[in-house]
Amino acid sequence: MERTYIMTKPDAYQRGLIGKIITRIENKGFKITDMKMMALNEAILTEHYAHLADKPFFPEILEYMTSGPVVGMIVEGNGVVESMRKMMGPTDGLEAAPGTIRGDYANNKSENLIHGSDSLENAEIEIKRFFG
Ligand code: IDP
Ligand code: MG
Repeated sequence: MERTYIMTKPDAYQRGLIGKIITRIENKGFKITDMKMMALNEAILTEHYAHLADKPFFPEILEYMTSGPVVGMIVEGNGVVESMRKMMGPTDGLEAAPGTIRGDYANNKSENLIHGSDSLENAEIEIKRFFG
């Protein structure tokens, strides 16, 4: 069965939106097969966000992602990788359509509530990274 790595970000915890996000995943019919709350350190974040390490806003990402707990999940289902990306909406909450998680709850490009793997290959890498 196809699977992906989903992670609520610290703003979801601070704003009390973790339950709403989980409900959307369950309502879609996807199965959460593992889940854990974690405090991420800079080492694992630098690995996870390696594609952004040379960006001027990278220190802000580190600050944001270490500002509170995240909830990492393995989510399974048919076409789950692409479907979850559609349900999340694009990175910038102002561009994300209403009805998407980011479109309904986020209004900027950095604090956007949720991470989801962007390919089958990255899903397996990220599941290994966060669940071993
Ligand atoms: P994604 O989360 O939609 O896959 P990525 O480009 O992989 O987007 O970026 C990872 C995360 O880094 C974003 O979700 C967001 O939190 C942050 N980020 C990306 N681009 C920017 C930006 O231009 N300014 C501030 N933060 C950004
Ligand atoms: Mg990404």
